[in-house]
Amino acid sequence: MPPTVRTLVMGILNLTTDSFSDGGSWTTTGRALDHARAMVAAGADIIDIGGESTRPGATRVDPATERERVTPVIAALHAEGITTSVDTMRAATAAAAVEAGVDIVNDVSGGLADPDMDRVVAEANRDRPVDYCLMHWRADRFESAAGAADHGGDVVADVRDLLAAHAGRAEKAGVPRERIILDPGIGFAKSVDENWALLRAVPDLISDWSAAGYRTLVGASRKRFLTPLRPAADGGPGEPASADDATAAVSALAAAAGAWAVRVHSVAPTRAAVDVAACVAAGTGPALPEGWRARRG
Ligand code: PMM
Repeated sequence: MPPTVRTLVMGILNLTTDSFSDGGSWTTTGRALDHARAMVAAGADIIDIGGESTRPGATRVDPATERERVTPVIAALHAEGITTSVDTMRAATAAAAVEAGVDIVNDVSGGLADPDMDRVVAEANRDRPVDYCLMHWRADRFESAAGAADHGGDVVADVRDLLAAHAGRAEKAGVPRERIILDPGIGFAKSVDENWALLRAVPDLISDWSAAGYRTLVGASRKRFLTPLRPAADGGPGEPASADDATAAVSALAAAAGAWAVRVHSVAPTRAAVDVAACVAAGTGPALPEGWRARRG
């Protein structure tokens, strides 16, 4: 079934000093808010706010620092009517973010890093709807996205199985299924080929998860496996931002497959991609001023 609603664009706001690709750029609240507003102006529907990097080699920040980074930004954006998501593996940070008005808890550990996370999201849902994004990341300890984990020889089956287990666990804790978003965790402890194999499987994953009542988020933006598509002048992999065009292509494909949302650094090209996918699916363009639709060309 082609998608009937437009895929949402989640703009990334990393309030960290060392993220994958934009670490250190938005470390004061004022600059962070300016960047968030610019992403909204460029077409972002949701701003995903993170105070701790998962970049390979990153060390974890202390809980108070993480909380102090994210909550003022969430509160300010919420007051402006902007939908926000908090990218955290800590239940206490998620609880503070909920208090500040966050709409989505985005946990890259799929609820494994903190045994209180499911309960915090379930309790938040007693007052108002709070989405819970559960990402696939097979790790012994959630400290670094480095390296390739053992996915039993079939990364797609592993993503299906582990995320089904996460979702079942979260629902048992009291999170309503309609609040759960599943994310295949592109780039997290996966080899280059595993990332491409997962992207190939995204349409099947989306259709199965959607039939079961779950939404899907795809996050491939600036991930390392995309950079060899545009090598640097010396023949090595390009800088993370060199993958922005490839990211927009992934967004178009994910949107055509019915992804609920795509998580990206560079918003405008992805917004164009998901808008095109929605128009193609509908077989019609956006609302136009009188007289335009009849024009040829
Ligand atoms: N990737 C990163 C961080 N958080 N959250 C979700 N749900 N999905 C992702 O793919 C994801 C994420 C790492 O990328 P960044 O450090 O450039 O934000």
